[in-house]
Amino acid sequence: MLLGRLTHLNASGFHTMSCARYRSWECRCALQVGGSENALTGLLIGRSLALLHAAEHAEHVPDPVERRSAMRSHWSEDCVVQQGLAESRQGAFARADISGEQIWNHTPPADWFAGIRTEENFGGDVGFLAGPKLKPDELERVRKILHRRLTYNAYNLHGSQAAELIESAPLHQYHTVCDGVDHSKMLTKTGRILPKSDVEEMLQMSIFDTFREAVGDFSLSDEDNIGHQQITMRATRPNMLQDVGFPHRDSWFWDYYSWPVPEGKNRTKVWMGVEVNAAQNGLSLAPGSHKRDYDFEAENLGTKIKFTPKFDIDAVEFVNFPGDEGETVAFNYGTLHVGRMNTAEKTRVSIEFTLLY
Ligand SMILES: O=C(O)CCC(=O)C(=O)O
Ligand SMILES: [Fe+2]
Repeated sequence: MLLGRLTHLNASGFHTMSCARYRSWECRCALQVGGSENALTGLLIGRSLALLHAAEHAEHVPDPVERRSAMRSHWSEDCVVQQGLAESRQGAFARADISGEQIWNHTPPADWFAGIRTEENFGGDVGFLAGPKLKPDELERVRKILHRRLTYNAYNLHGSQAAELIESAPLHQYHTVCDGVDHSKMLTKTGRILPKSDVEEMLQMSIFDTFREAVGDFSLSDEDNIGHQQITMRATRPNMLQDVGFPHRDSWFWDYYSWPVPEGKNRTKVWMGVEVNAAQNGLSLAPGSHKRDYDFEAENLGTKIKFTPKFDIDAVEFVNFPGDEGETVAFNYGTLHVGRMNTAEKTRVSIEFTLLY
């Protein structure tokens, strides 16, 4: 292998990445990681990943001059993307450790709207709240469903050998058996949507009774128009900046794609970690952000939409959802939020859906 890998990045380690052949490219870097995530970490990981990608692209070019030039062009392209990813999330990373204890106890489940039941009122002044939790046996069933989805996607894309490998490892060990699969193709938006029969099975689970009590009769949105209610999954590998997105409001996706909001309906988003460590790879949300005006620019990067804030993201405070596996957080469609880059040693797996009521 051309490069030493950036390995075992965890909460407080000292890590080096060395380059066997391209020392002159300043590709020796040391990362001192102080907190579980911080701005510097995001930035350095962004650069290091760009370097790894560039080197991997150039590795098979036989001529040394051409190899150097291939590496240079991939490095600069990738660097822009990776650095953009890292930089736009510095704000979130830097402040995600603010204690949210009071906030999570703030709104009792009897009062999801602090007033009239509208999309804008959901979650009161904070804009989100901890929702119901799956029963242990339901959580196990959800794990099986998500594992099956990954296995199925691997089979479709790469055949039975890749599928068997993914099936053989526990869900949270996905990152150890996915070398042979194209992760970005495995988990395109449509690849992340669960099949109708699985959604129907999950809709029978206890958490949906609580959501029904909270918002009244609901269906789950199908903004991609696939023909059935949607529950989508994510698998976020350790230390892969490209597996997490940008701080955003979910309403921005609907605006960007011009998805019509069904007439007279309200939207509320729900997120749940299925394999998760709240502090190392959970979800961060900005209290009160649904009440403010934020402008943004959207750019389609192919596998994801890059949202660039046209406001001072550094002035926005984020808190971590402290929920354990199987616990939900329900949030206002205007709440700014972002998935944390995974600094744990397991794959983070989560689901999300939109209640329409
Ligand atoms: O899980 C993530 O990384 C992001 C989740 C998210 O954006 C959502 O649930 O709306
Ligand atoms: Fe989101």
